[in-house]
Amino acid sequence: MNMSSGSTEPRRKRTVTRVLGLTTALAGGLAVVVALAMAAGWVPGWGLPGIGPKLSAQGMIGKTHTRASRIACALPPLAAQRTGAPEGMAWVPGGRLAPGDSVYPEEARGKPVQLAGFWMDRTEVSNDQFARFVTATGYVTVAERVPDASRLVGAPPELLQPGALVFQVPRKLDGPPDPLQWWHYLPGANWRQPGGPGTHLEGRGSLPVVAVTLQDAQAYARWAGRQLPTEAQWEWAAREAREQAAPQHEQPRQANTWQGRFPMEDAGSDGFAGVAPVGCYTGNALGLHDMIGNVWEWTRDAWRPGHEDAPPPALQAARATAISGPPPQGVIKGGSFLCSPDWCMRYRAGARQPQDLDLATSHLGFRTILEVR
Ligand SMILES: [Ca+2]
Repeated sequence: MNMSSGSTEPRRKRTVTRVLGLTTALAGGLAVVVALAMAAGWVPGWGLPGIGPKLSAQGMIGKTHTRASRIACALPPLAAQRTGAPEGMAWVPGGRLAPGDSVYPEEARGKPVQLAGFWMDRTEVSNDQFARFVTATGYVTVAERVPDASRLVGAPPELLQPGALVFQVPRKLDGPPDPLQWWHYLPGANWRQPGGPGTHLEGRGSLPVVAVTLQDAQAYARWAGRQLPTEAQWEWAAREAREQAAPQHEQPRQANTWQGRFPMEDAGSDGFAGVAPVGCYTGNALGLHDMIGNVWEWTRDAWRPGHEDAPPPALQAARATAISGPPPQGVIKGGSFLCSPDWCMRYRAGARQPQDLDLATSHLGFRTILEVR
């Protein structure tokens, strides 16, 4: 949620639109529907009563016949690794990245950039890892804080409560597909109860932390002595540090995405319906898991509508200089368990999407990197 807009209704519309990766504005009026997760009856991966993720052996590493929420997938050892690897990280060698892809306009190919090598988390940051950070520091995430009402003049009362945007499978679709039928701002939703009130993390420590904003992710990274990747670093790692990576536009098999008719049926034929624990799918050639799918991942770059020749501004600098006009947004990468061929083909290394900096959502997490100087 962007807190700096004086016009909340258009901001809400843009926010929900961006969350789903639409490139055109939604038609019609906006009514942000606030509904409790319990009322919706189904929240993927968050353990509401009587709902269990569908599992199969496909796409998983030796884990079957149990709920996704109870699975912790052990990572295979790295085949060849640079010495002195920080725990849980893999080495991404330097090279020359030609960023972008050809499916959506915002990802059009950009000028190659030279990158130094760096260490990267092999998986998305998990709930257990984030909990250790919170325990050690007492950190309170943005979604747990009362929003600044002075920056949300005219907003519906529910938007003045702490909360997050949560995906819920709609019971039925009324009219044309409209993201507002499956995205809901839920007061009380946050990383501890990412499906909203009534959901919890018990037994779900190995799932990626979600409902974290850029500020939250950066706070964790600083605590860990690391930082978030740039968009280029993230894409380079997802391309397995290959300059001439083959285009890959098919829905990947080794990633947690969406099968079935979106948003009504999450068939889970890739092994998981909803969010999967980190590291359950086969890693890429660098030993990085879930770069594609599962949850979107924050980068530290400010959003621009395309790949431009000049280096992207750091978000802090962009934020500080945004005096008028729309506030800066961040770049998120990798797609999520919600990506499907019939709705959002962003299960690719070159795909990119803008994200409001202060908006916590149920399909967005992060991983960190460690640069070598
Ligand atoms: Ca899936």
